[in-house]
Amino acid sequence: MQILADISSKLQAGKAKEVQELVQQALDQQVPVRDILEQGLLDGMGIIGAKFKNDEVFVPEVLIAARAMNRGMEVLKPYFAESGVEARGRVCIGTVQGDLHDIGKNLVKMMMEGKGFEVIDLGTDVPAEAFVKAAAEHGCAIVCLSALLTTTMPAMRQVVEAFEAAGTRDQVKIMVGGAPVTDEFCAQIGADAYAADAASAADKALALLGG
Ligand code: B1M
Repeated sequence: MQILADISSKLQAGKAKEVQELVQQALDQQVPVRDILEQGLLDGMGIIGAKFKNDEVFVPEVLIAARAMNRGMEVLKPYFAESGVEARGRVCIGTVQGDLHDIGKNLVKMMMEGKGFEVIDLGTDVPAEAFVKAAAEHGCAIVCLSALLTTTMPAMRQVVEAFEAAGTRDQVKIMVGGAPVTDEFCAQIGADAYAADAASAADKALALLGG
């Protein structure tokens, strides 16, 4: 569909305002939200990712594409909410220390909110102790950790250890995700669940709370 191809190419060019407008136009044309996300926004980000890997584009271009992606996601946000869902409890979410990637985390946050969770977003580059403090302060039953770099995956283990050291490990379920993270890694570090994508993260969070 042309409008989805346009969203993808404007995102790759980092045209945040145009991405925002095209996403709204696609919604007005009744294009399914999932198609706008997957065939428009995520398609564009995937192409940028491949070019980044091949040294065809560099950090500044990726950064402005990411900004355009986040703007487009903001327009979609209300459409992720399921109507009539009950309040499910609180989730603390953040990208672990040393890691600045936030698009996947933001998507997980939106899907969680769509399922009725109240989400406390701690942002990026979050130290282990900050997760422990926030979970206690806000009464989060679930803590979601995102990591996009192989070099920051060990920081996930540090979060698990920080909860153990604080004596509050049994009060929270710790979920992990992000492109390099696997089920096996989740088990190795003693986290409770791994989710490959944002939608399954929300479903697993519900399952963890017995919902
Ligand atoms: Co970076 N980067 N980056 N980057 N970047 C990657 C991750 C990389 C794979 C690119 C590559 O080389 N091919 C590579 C990592 C290699 C590795 O470690 N294996 C890389 C690198 C090397 C770097 C730098 C080191 C580059 C440099 O400076 N030389 C640097 C590190 C900075 C830092 O963090 N300290 C860096 C910087 C950046 C930007 C700042 C420019 C920008 C981030 C901007 C931002 O996020 N606001 C950026 C981007 C955008 C990317 C790519 C292109 C796209 C990532 C993305 O947003 N994908 C990425 C290449 C790629 O992935 N193809 C790349 C879309 C997003 C929706 O997917 O985040 O995977 P993702 O989220 C998914 C799932 O993983 C899951 O749900 C989402 C989908 O539904 N999920 C969770 C994510 N978190 C979850 C948490 C959960 C559950 C599921 O909790 C329960």
